[in-house]
Amino acid sequence: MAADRLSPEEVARYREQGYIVPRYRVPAARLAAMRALLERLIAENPGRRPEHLVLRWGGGVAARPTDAAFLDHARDPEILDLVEQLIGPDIVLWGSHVFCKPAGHGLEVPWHQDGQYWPIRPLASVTVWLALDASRRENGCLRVIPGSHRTQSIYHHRLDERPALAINQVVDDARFDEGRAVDVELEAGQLSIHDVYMLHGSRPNRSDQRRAGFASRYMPATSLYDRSIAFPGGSAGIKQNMALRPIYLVRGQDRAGNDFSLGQDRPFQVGDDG
Ligand SMILES: O=C(O)CCC(=O)C(=O)O
Repeated sequence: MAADRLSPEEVARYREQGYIVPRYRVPAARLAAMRALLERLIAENPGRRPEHLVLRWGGGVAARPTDAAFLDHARDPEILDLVEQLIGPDIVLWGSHVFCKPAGHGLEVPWHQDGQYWPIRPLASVTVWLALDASRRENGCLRVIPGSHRTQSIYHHRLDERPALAINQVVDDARFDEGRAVDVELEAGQLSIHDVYMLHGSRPNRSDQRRAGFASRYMPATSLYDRSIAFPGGSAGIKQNMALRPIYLVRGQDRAGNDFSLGQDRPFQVGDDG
């Protein structure tokens, strides 16, 4: 069990607020490896916005693809210990996404709830968002509406396809009050965790400092990753096909009949639209 596991007060705060910044920090060597890999991912994908670096592992968890640093982090027992405290002992890693906002022209992530376009039933998931760079108000840190997850409902969203937005699903609901927003500022190597019902977003990056974060998505294995209801036409404006994505049981047992074999025979790639 990680030395920095969440205290009962932190778990209670997560339940109350829908997000938390744990004390845990990623070891410097891993952070350096992930940052080096990020440079490579960006260089190898010149046609893709760096806010859209969805990672599709494939090859099986045991295959350890060359690009192992991100996967190692997502499966790190210390990270899973934190996740377990929030969603229980049976854990599925079902998605990973690097949101890199370049200095000067990083895209806005409009206010949204993730659960609006995620094919998980019953809907339950947490995102571990690791700061690969310092993430501050000036360079477009994550922003949340504390407590907004407590309705356990999906607010009304509308489609907004402006290219200035990193995703095209935008909350449009009378219950939404941006005046209650809180900036989640992090040093590189720190992480935040947020609930699937949490309203969140981030401003554009007009500063001279890049802002990159690596988001890993986990669901309890009591939920089904339901490929038949994956959001049609690419998910949230990002080229990704959630129906075909390989998912991984990273701890405990599957309790919902999840399909862990689909997609495992395909190699790691950035973007899973194919
Ligand atoms: O990185 C960001 O600014 C947004 C992240 C986000 O929307 C998410 O992790 O669900």
